[in-house]
Amino acid sequence: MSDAKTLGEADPSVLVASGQVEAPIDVDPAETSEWLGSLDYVAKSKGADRVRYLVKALENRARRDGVEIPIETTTPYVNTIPAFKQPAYPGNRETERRIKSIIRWNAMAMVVRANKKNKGQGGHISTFASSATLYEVAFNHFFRGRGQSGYEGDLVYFQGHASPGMYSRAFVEGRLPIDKLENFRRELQPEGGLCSYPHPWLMPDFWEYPTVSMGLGPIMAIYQARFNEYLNDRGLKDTRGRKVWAFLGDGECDEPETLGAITLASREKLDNLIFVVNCNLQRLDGPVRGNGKIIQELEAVFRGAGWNVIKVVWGSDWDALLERDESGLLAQRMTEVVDGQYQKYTGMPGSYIREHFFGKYPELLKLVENYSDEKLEKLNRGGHDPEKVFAAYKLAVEHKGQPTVILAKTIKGYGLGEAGEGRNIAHNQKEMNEKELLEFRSRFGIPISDDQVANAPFYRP
Ligand SMILES: Cc1ncc(C[n+]2csc(CCOP(=O)(O)OP(=O)(O)O)c2C)c(N)n1
Ligand SMILES: [Mg+2]
Repeated sequence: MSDAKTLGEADPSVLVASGQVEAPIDVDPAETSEWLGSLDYVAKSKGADRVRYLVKALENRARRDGVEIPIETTTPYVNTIPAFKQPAYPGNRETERRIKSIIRWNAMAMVVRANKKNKGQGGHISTFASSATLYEVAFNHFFRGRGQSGYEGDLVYFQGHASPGMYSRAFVEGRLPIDKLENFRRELQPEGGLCSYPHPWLMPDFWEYPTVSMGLGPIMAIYQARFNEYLNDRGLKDTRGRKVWAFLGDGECDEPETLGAITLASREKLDNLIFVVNCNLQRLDGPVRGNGKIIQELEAVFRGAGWNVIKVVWGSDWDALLERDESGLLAQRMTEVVDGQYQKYTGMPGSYIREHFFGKYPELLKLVENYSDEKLEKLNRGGHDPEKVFAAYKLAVEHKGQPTVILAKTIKGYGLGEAGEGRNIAHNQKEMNEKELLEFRSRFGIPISDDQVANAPFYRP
């Protein structure tokens, strides 16, 4: 954080680096309102194409008259899909939540039990904790396996450090025995075990693609998507309809391999390719961009490279507020706050969020005057909201002519409470004490009794 500025305010040079320009001051609101009124009229009476034409014509005229118009590669820090364009959610939210909670529990238990037995065994709890919803919505509604109709399945590159979540799901589905879960990261034990990261040599019946070290998953996904198109175009194999999904971390995007081949994907119009970036704003031991915004920066990079970009920043709790935000001040506030400050909000009570986030402008304080502190504290992020994630995936699989990247904002260590939610130590969290386990159990409603919880037993319904 720069000392010279108010805590949590973006430095203009950082905004420019992430393709974002500072909001100019409105010196004549009455005139602005007339222009906006005309625009609303055209939008209603003649539709989006006409609006696009007029906006472009205005821009061209201004440039001809010597007015410099900055080229923006980012959109405001809100969801790309507005609430009113969201499709209905086709699943049973309650059943899916219950299954997801059990998967969360076992994924955590796998790492905690391994480290109880062997101190320093390693493993990651917080990565999957932040991405559970991103995976569950995909598993329940989008990934397609090999079917009887001859379909050969989607190709999924899982984020390496989220592997406990995939093992846990396989266990709940009855595809992995409990013995193997007991030997996470010890696959040479007599009864077998599970390798740290996805690798088809180590577990040929389970993993199809290796994805660690970081950066290898995304770049291989690009070449895989390209190769699938090649096979199809040459008539060697029918790969139509097969999607290539790559799940990756926001810190992982700093690896040169991650972004190194993204222009190939757009040049080749790889609409069979979908990247899902879990933007929990943290990496190994600290923020990905404390004094900037990783989602905005990645939006600029991918948009500039010709990708279809879908941002999933805010959960449904924010919809009502955004709808009432007619002046755009809330969206502006969301855009001006930097990631380091957003991480701070994660661990703080609602009163802090009221004072420091909404409190910057009296109009925003008024907007939430009927919200309790508790309600402010619970306002959710997009990557933890199945409906928002579903809407993004649906748009991505239907999109034609470009690869898609989904930038989903989440909380590292989601659900771990004081054991690591949104804290710098979250990534290296491998142990949980009894109190933390009790809280986790109760928060996710896992039917394990108080006297058993300290052992973090596996649970399969
Ligand atoms: C090339 C490479 N460098 C470093 C590491 C060590 N490492 C493991 S996880 C991690 C941080 C990951 O951060 P992020 O991509 O944001 O994932 P998250 O866990 O936050 O989802 C690092 C640096 C690695 N696995 N590979
Ligand atoms: Mg991260």
